[in-house]
Amino acid sequence: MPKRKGLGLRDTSLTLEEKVARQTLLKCTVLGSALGLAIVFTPLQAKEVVVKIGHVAPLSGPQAHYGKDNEAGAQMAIDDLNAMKVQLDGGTARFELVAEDDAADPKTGAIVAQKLCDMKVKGVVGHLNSGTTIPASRIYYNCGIPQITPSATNPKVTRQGFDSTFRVIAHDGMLGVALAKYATQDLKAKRIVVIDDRTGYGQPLADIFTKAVQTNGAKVLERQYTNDKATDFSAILTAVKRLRPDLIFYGGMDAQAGPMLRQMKQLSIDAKLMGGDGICTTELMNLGGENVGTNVICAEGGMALSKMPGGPDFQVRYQKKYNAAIQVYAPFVYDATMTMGLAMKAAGSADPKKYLSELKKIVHKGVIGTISFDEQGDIKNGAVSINTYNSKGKTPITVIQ
Ligand code: ABU
Repeated sequence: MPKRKGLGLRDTSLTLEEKVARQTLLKCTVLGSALGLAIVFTPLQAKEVVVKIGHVAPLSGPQAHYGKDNEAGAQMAIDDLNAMKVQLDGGTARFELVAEDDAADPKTGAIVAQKLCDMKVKGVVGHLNSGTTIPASRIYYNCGIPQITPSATNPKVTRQGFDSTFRVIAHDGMLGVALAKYATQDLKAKRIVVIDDRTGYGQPLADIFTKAVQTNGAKVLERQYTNDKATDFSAILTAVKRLRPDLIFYGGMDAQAGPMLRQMKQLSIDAKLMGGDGICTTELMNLGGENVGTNVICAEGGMALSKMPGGPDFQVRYQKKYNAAIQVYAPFVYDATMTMGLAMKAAGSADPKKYLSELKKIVHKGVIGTISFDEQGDIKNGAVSINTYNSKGKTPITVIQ
């Protein structure tokens, strides 16, 4: 018979807390036996360390579908981290996602960021939008919380001098230039019009694209503006139609690009619609209906899902867990959350002062590829993929690295 293990009260390797817990368990066992109760002996639980990680995205309003997709990616990583039984701060980590809604609104984003600081979360994954991420990143920096955005692509996000701000997706300096090159050199567009939504994402992307078109020897005929709540573009498109554009570039999100495509069709505007990752979603096919096809060209700040090292496997797991198609950023959010958890694991602590240095030097083979950060906190070797749509959905045309 194997020797049974004692309760170990004389075990010098135990902490005082563990000895007290074992003594209490022993007393309960003796008392329970005396009362004729059935005692089930359970081994002592290891100490549990709750690690709260904030996640912020729009969960309400016209961009809620992106936010829900992002949150789903974060929750998958939290579940996987918990399955790993990460040891830190003297116990086993139980990661908890604190999911917040900023409604894609910069002021709400700042309020939520302060709330997460006050809650003393150990890190934040988000925000989804550039317009919310930029003001929030200062708040996180000031309260010492590392932040990784999986989707905010305005170059400025990582150029504010905050060593707590990271990004796992290629920025719009890369996407805008790649799209301009594709528009002028591959599509040979000559009559280009640019529309943007005047947000912290759409406007700078449109500026970058416009400048890069000029660098490529072409010209933007006109710029027009809308906002991220609009759904009626008939006035803008009527004005644009007189220019007979062969390509309309839209700096903004799918909630506008979808109706814009329908209204382009109604006005018989026979031009391609091009945009960044903000329009490059699965939902665009619902929003634009039959008007979404090879006439749409959009870029993503990474490899296309099917070409990511862990993409196909992630897609299967995501579909099984949520019975839904990935919109665009879920793999990036998964990797951002996992990278944060693994930096904590490497530091043996969820204390930002201890794990921030691990985050800065991490090399993690994730779903989207290898994640490591440059001096500014941007992903090294970010890729850009150019996509279109066909009967099967979003389809990659080319990858630029
Ligand atoms: N990257 C496009 C959508 C999010 C943002 O940067 O605002």
